[in-house]
Amino acid sequence: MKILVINPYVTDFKLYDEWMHPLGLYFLMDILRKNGHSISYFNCLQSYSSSPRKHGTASFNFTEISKPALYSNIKRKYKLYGKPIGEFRDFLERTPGPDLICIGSMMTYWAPGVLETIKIIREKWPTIPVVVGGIASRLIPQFFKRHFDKNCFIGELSDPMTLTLLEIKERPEPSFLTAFKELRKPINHGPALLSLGCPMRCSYCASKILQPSFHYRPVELILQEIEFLIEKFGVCDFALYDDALLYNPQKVFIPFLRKIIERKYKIRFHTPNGMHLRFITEPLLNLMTEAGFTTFRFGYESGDKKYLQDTSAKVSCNELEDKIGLIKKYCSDKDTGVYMMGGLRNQTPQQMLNEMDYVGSMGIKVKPVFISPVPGTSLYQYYLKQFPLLERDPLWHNDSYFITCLPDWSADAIEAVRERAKNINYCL
Ligand code: B12
Ligand code: SF4
Repeated sequence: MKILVINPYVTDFKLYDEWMHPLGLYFLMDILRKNGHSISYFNCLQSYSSSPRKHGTASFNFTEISKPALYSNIKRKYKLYGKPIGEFRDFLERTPGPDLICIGSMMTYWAPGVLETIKIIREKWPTIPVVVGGIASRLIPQFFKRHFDKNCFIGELSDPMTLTLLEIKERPEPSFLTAFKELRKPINHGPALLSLGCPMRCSYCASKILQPSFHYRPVELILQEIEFLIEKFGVCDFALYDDALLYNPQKVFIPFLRKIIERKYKIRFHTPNGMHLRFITEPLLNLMTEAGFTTFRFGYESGDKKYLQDTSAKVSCNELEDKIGLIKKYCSDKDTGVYMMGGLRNQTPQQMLNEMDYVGSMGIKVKPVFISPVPGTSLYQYYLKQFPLLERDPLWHNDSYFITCLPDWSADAIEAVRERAKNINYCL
């Protein structure tokens, strides 16, 4: 079949290109290609950089759009991120009609961007089958189905119906190589993925739902992907997309680091998705810095005893000082930070501020993030009792919005958290 693969538009208040890539779609393209289909690809979310930004990061084009009524109290602009719609229409105009269209999906609250993408496609091709897959489609299939026409379907690679629809007979270990071979435009940065899934189960995280078993990717394949991007595009910045990069590092991570060091590449690695603080050790940090790890983000969320279960005890308060001491020995202050979470059960802004002060006092940057209640997680179930509309409308899951619904979390309180982080980080 001729299959058109599309990375859709995004609707949100904020979107930064922190080394973003639609990895799930890259894998899908590889699987489709290996099953004999011919693929074309359009990335509505192509980033651009008028001038080079730090470590290959860039910006996204956007158009301000009217705010959904639910967000009327949020004093921020609401945007449709992605290429000008005219460019997408032009692409569709000059593309011969495919047999099928596959669209990805990521954050649940970006669903309006997926629907907008389908709407534009439907202007040109009212009946060509469209399959929507990826993270959001698996977390909120019912929402999508309510908005689909009769030729739109949810696709999941573990579902036999999807395999039949996409004529997939073979499921080899997928790789990004196919997708990057298709790309003609230069890219500023590349993804790297060593494993899928996570053996822990934090109360706010859907990793276990999306990837029920932990899976290591073959080291040789990961190295081939990195080498290809270095040779074809001169990429020198790579972001790790793993959920649990530091878990059981002897298996893949350490062999990977040793090979990278051996090959003497001049590249940098970044970990925008926080790493598990408890698993960091001195030998590991030593290898990581030697291999070119530059941006270090750690998941701490909260050290308060009452949240140990929620956070899978990322690290206890007692251990924190030792771990931060180690990190400071190896990592540069400016590119290192610890994620702290706001919006846990009965957490007050003051508790979060106190924890931020405590972590900041150890001389490390704090990165506040707010909860996004993700369907299927235990924290979502807890909040669903107070906010039944969470189930009906994924806009409720937006991290910038949901926190404003919690008692005590006024706009001023949220601003105070952001300001405190700025002050702590400025002084470092
Ligand atoms: C890497 C990552 C990030 C990266 C960037 C992601 C990117 N695309 O560039 C960073 C660190 C920036 C990030 C940030 C955030 N993230 Co995040 N992130 C992830 C993570 C760990 C991995 C996603 C991934 O690439 N997986 C690997 C690919 C290969 O898998 P996949 O996409 O599932 O694709 C597979 C299949 O689905 C299928 N497939 C994919 N597309 C299609 C299409 C079709 C048609 C078909 C048939 C199949 C198919 O093919 C693949 C086969 O293996 C997920 C957790 C997870 N385990 O999924 C969270 C996750 C998506 N993030 C989440 C959250 C909450 C956030 C933040 C809001 C955190 C915060 N509070 O600040 C921010 C918001 C970012 C923003 N810009 O606003 C939530 C989702 C929340 C939601 N409501 O939807 C998740 C699920 C984690 C969680 N808490 O449970 N994130
Ligand atoms: S350790 Fe990270 S990836 Fe694993 S369940 Fe917790 S938040 Fe999710």
